[in-house]
Amino acid sequence: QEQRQRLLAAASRFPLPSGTRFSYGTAGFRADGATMAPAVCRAAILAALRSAKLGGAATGLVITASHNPVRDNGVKIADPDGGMMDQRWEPFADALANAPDPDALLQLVLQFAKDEEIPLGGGGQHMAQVLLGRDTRPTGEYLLDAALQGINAIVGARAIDMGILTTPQLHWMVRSKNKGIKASESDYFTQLIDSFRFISTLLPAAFGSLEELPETDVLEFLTSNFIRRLLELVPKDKGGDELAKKLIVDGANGIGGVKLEQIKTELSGLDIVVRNSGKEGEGILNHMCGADFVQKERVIPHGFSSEDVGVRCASLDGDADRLVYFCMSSTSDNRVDLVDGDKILSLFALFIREQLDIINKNDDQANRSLPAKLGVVQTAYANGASTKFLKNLGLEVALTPTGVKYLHKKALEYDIGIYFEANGHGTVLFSEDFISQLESVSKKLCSEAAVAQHQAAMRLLAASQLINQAVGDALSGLLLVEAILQYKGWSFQNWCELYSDLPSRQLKVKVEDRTAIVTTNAETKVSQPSSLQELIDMETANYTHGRCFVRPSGTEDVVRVYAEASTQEAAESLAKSVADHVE
Ligand code: NG1
Ligand code: ZN
Repeated sequence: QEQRQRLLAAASRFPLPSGTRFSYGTAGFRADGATMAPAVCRAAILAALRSAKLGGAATGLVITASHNPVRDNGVKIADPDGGMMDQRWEPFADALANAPDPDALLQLVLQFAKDEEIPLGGGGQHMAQVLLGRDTRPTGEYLLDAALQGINAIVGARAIDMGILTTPQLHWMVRSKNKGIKASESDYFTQLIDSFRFISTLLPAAFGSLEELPETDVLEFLTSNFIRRLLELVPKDKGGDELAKKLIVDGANGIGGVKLEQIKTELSGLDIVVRNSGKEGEGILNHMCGADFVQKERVIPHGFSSEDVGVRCASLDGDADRLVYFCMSSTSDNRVDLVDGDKILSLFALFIREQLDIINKNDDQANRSLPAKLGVVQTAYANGASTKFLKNLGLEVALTPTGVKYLHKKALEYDIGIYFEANGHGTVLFSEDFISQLESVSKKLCSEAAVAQHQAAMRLLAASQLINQAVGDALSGLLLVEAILQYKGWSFQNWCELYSDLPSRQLKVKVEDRTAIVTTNAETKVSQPSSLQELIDMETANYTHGRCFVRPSGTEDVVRVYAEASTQEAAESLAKSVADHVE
């Protein structure tokens, strides 16, 4: 009875304006922030139900609209493993968000609880728990209240407000909490800082002999004490090139810059300057700045000038789950040399392959070798040159539809799965089984005094600690990039020159009904309307290295067109002619 009343009360506090329709798209619900309260309240109810269904394991609720304009807001749910909510629940998320009145909502919840065998109405204090996080948007606090009321509408559910966070921090906390590992923000920072210092400062020649190396205790390593001890043996600052140390970070006036400011002094070998840091007066969230802006426009963000020519720069998006790098190569215009998600992925793949090769080098003892299934996952938006580069490395490249949930799921199939969207969202997943193999091989190598091999294994373990295992994370991605560049002694230019991007163009087309376009083969082909694919094929055939596809956006009311060709003009003209067919 109490359960019924609470649900009715919550639903009537945030009535759904007539004509509103929410859809749990590529990244949850998104709309104008002022209109989001009903969807947030209902998503919170769902997050609590999800936790109750999974025996009270913590789920997460993030209030953010990522790289979208400051007036927008959004909400998405994280599963207990820190990943996106199981897709099988998305249709129910839609139904719940669009329930026209309190009574309809109550009936939906009761029926769903029955179908899914979710214990409702009691079951003790810890029947369900939901961790809450939000970005810096002005509507965040108001929507947090809607979320709290949604969670409290489920009897026995507990809301834990983690405050203003990057999206990946919240996902990390959910995952850590359920693994029984310390899950506070300072734990997150310690793990990042220690593993970063480990990879970047443990130079190939840092240790002359194994006597200097403390005995490896894997458990200690994982709690970071080991790294701390090891680092005491390494010179604190390698000194060196000022330009190599300097990194300017565009924080998109969001939460990422704020968090980076908190830890930057602890990052040895790096001199980080944060611009668009979100401080009063510095600018508007995601406006003319941030990873999305830089990746799409390929010009310097607001707050940068010709004085920054030649300096390595990075750009985060508003909730810090996307990362791109750039560098201004000339003073004459504002264009940048862009390093997008594809090239970040390529750097990670190269580094990991290198470490695996070191471990397995001259291997005549089978018990030392570490056969690893290494795979990379991209979407159709990946630049063709990157896919070619990765395949030439001998790597397996898989393609999935757009959206982290698809990439992440595919990457879980490997021992080490690296996934990135071209826009800079991605991470590296290490399977638990592989981590334990790595630990035991690393112990063996240590006792055999195989220094180089041992260090390579330790570097991989440190990378698995550094890079967020729950979701793409700009801060941990940035630190892994920086650690690898330091380790390899590479400049931005070395990295940039791994391969040259094929010229490309992305366009948005407004149409009457974007759902009329249905795609197949990881969105590379249109299946409906069938005549459209023929037209695309016909246009594409006119261009050397031409490639083109269209798909309905999952976050905006548009159809996206992507084209690639051997020159910029050709890519533009291919995109334009296909866009004309879409209209
Ligand atoms: P849609 O609107 O479905 O294309 C966009 C991005 C995705 C992903 C989501 C979530 C492109 C082409 N698409 O999705 O990669 O990041 O937003 O934020 O960049
Ligand atoms: Zn984002």
